[in-house]
Amino acid sequence: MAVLYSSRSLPEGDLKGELLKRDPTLDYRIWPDTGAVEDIEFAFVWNPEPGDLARYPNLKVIFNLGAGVEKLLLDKSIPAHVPIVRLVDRALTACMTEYVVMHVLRHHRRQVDIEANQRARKWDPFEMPPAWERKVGVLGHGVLGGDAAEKLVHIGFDLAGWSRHAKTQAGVVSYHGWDQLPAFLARSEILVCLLPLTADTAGILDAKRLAMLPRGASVINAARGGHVVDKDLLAALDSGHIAQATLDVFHQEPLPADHPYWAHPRVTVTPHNASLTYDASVAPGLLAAMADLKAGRPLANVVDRGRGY
Ligand code: NDP
Ligand code: OXD
Repeated sequence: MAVLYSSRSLPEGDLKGELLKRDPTLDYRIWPDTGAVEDIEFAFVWNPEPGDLARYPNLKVIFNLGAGVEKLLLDKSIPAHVPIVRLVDRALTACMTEYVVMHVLRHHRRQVDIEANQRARKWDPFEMPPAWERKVGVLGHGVLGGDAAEKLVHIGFDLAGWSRHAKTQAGVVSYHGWDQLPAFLARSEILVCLLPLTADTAGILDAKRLAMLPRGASVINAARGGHVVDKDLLAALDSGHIAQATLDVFHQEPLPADHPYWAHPRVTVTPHNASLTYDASVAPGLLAAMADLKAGRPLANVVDRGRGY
């Protein structure tokens, strides 16, 4: 039994060290030095070589080292019987919540305007409403959206979430399904996107949906660049309908140097680091999931390939 680490874009980091510290018996291989393909039973992947995961006849499970699986699912050669598990991890969630809370507060308190005023040496003590008068909408009321919503509720914001199924969460009004999306958007003065990128959600933030937000709304996208139609967002920013945007993810990453987002005065660009995969945090969960599989217990967080997340 061997485990394979396979990524074309993420250097191995210290996952091996973190795993071996806890289980020194682990036979850990790093792609492309896989050894005998028959040995590989578990794969930890982030952006693996397309086609590679079909080479391991005894592969039992694929652990994606991130929450988003949209690129992995493009590889149709991955055997249908091998479950794909997406990353749900305490540090991944906590850091995303830090990001969301920080940027919601920045938009709520108009920090971008305060910083522009400082550069202009302008003293303008404008009034800000308390958090309970600010409506925040979390598009994607899942693991990350739910945790961010919980912390925002503690601060006092008026929260709503949108998901496929109705949710019950203290202090959060649940909207679900496409029928309820317009009402959800109409109340979202600060919109946070934490949806998975799927065939259904691609391009969800287009001109039509942005126009449903209240005038002066802010948009925070920490999900995937493919959720936003860039030209529509830029037009909405330029018309003043959208006051500000914070964007962590883009159609092309790194964001090309000539992209208009870089220099837009009301856009904050962050380099897809809203949250990251922290080896020390994920190692115990990966070992526990492998133990579950060996003991015949059901795996958690298995991706529904048909649904796309
Ligand atoms: P989850 O699967 O836990 O949550 C996804 C949510 O989106 C669920 O509430 C789901 O509804 C909802 N959803 C999906 N499709 C639809 C739809 N068609 N209509 C309505 N609601 C829908 O995912 P996570 O919270 O763990 O992660 C979300 C995304 O965040 C990832 O896919 C990834 O792209 C991104 N991400 C970005 C990072 C960054 O650094 N920028 C870091 C980590 C993740 P339901 O619950 O009803 O199924
Ligand atoms: C993820 C990410 O999907 O880091 O986990 O973007």
